[in-house]
Amino acid sequence: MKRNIGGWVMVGLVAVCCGMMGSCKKETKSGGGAPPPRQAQKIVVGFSQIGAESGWRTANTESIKGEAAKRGIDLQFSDAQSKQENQIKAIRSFIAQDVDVIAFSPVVTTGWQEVLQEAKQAGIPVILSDRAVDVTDDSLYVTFIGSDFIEEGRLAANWVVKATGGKANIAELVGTPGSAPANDRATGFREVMAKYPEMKIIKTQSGDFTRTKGKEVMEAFLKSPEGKQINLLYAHNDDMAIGAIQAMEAAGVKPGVDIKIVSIDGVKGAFEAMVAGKLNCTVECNPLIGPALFDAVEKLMKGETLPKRTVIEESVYEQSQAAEAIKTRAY
Ligand code: GZL
Repeated sequence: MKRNIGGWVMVGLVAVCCGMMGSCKKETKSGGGAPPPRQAQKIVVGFSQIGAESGWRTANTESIKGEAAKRGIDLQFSDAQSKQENQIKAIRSFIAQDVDVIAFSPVVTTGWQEVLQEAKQAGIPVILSDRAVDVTDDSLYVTFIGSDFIEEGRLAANWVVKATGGKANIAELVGTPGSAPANDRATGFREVMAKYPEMKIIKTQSGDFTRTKGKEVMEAFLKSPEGKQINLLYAHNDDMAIGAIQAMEAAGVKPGVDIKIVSIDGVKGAFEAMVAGKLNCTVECNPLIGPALFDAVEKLMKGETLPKRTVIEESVYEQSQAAEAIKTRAY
């Protein structure tokens, strides 16, 4: 049940508009009669999650579900199995259910204009969680809550400069093609790399953010003519790096030694790999977005304005810090 955002003033405005326009959502929705009995005053949020492709995503889902339960928010949660068409279907079902707020983590940046127009038409605010969208009209979403992926790419490249003196033959495992983190982590890394002519990406391919694909692609990298030249792996997430570590070991290559590895996310598996000396650096990308997301929802329901973008603060962790840091990691 959607509630008037901004209290009675909004009700008055809606009444005036309805009078002027002859009909509007409130009247058409309840057939012109008295509004339906007030449901329990629960905020209803429709959330479309990408899937369960990585440890990061699992932690992100747990944070969102846990925080909604803690705050007594009615969360309508949908898992899209990493398919954009399933996210679009879910958003349309949230519109049909007339939820108070729609939030989602868009699997790719393009193809959202139409369905976000439909949400706007229905008067349902949309919050972007974790990943951004490319739309010509940024009024189609209220706010974006997530990380600065370009900065994460810069931080990863800066670590490579520090670890290699700016001389490296790099293999790159790219995230999901067309996704904001894959696009931006590539951009940020290359921005720094441009200053170091002897820092070269000699192999690059998508591992789709999964361990399985990361392992498969790293196997192919190692078998390629350039395989023996690779001395550094840049993985857009820890799960692909962990898959690549398995491929390296199977090929008799020492991960973290023969090929140094920098990845992004900061999931527990990355800290375990660093403690084992198999991964050298992970750039944190905090998945625990639940509290910030539902702070934004509650502010929205009170009619407060939100910043267009809320960036989550993050750190960089090296092997030397892993044994201590792993004791207090929240995900
Ligand atoms: C980043 C997030 C990415 C993670 C991956 O915010 O969208 O998607 O880096 C996850 O692990 O699959």
